[in-house]
Amino acid sequence: MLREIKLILSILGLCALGSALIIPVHADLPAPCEYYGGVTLFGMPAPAGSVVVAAINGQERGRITLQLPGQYGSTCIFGTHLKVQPTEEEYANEDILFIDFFVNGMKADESSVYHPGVIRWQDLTVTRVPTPVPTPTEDPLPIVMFNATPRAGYAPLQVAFTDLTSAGAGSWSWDLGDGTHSGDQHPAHLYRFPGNYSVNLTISTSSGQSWLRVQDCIQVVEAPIQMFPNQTSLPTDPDNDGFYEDLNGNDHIEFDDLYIYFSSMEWIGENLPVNPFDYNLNGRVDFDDLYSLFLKI
Ligand SMILES: [Ca+2]
Ligand SMILES: [Ca+2]
Ligand SMILES: [Ca+2]
Repeated sequence: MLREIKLILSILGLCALGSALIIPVHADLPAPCEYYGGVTLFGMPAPAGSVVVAAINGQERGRITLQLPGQYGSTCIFGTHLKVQPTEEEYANEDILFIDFFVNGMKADESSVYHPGVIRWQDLTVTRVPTPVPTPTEDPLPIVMFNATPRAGYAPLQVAFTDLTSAGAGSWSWDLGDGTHSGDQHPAHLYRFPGNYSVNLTISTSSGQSWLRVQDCIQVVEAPIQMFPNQTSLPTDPDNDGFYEDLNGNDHIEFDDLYIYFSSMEWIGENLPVNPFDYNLNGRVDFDDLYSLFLKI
């Protein structure tokens, strides 16, 4: 009887031991997929210490640090590899799990598909050039342009110049063609005598100089002059400034000329070019011209 009891206890003990040896298995978590291979950054081996990250759906699922330049993971099958471990949910819910690789935060050109428990060689290359940081560049040289109004007319001719150069100009240097220069941006100039005048505008910026020269830009024609009413001589320009002040033609500026001007204002407008008699440059014969003439007596 005792022997039977011992036998039963032995059997029960073996069963208990067997029960204790049953290892719980979590079959839901899939085995990781493992990678190793070369790493190239912009054509050069990635330096040791570089970090390769594997991601599934944008979430990190594994990482490894390079121990050697240009290589991640051990080439030995039993060595350390980049282990990519999806979550249970990912594995259960998606048929195909794509793996993206990042080297030092930069996405590699290659991607892979997760296979449980597989160890595979996968070279990684980063060839995309990062967006260059804009660096300050020198201003381009300006393209010089200008306009002149009027371009032609009787002497003396008042011309207004307009600088039309693209922005960024630093300083202006005008050669107005008759020995006159100006540093204004939009100069005005009186061409006193007939002739063709070539105009040059040079613009200086921090980048350098640009210029534009217009040949025969301004064409000034001699005004046709005739005798004033009741006079026997042609008017003259005694002070040689381009304006005709000596209206009776005796080579002197005097009160008689003032009187002739006053009594002929309408006649001048109708019979002569205004320019030689428009002393105040306002484009017409007026009482201010009379005053200007008075000041010259
Ligand atoms: Ca004069
Ligand atoms: Ca006179
Ligand atoms: Ca006038």
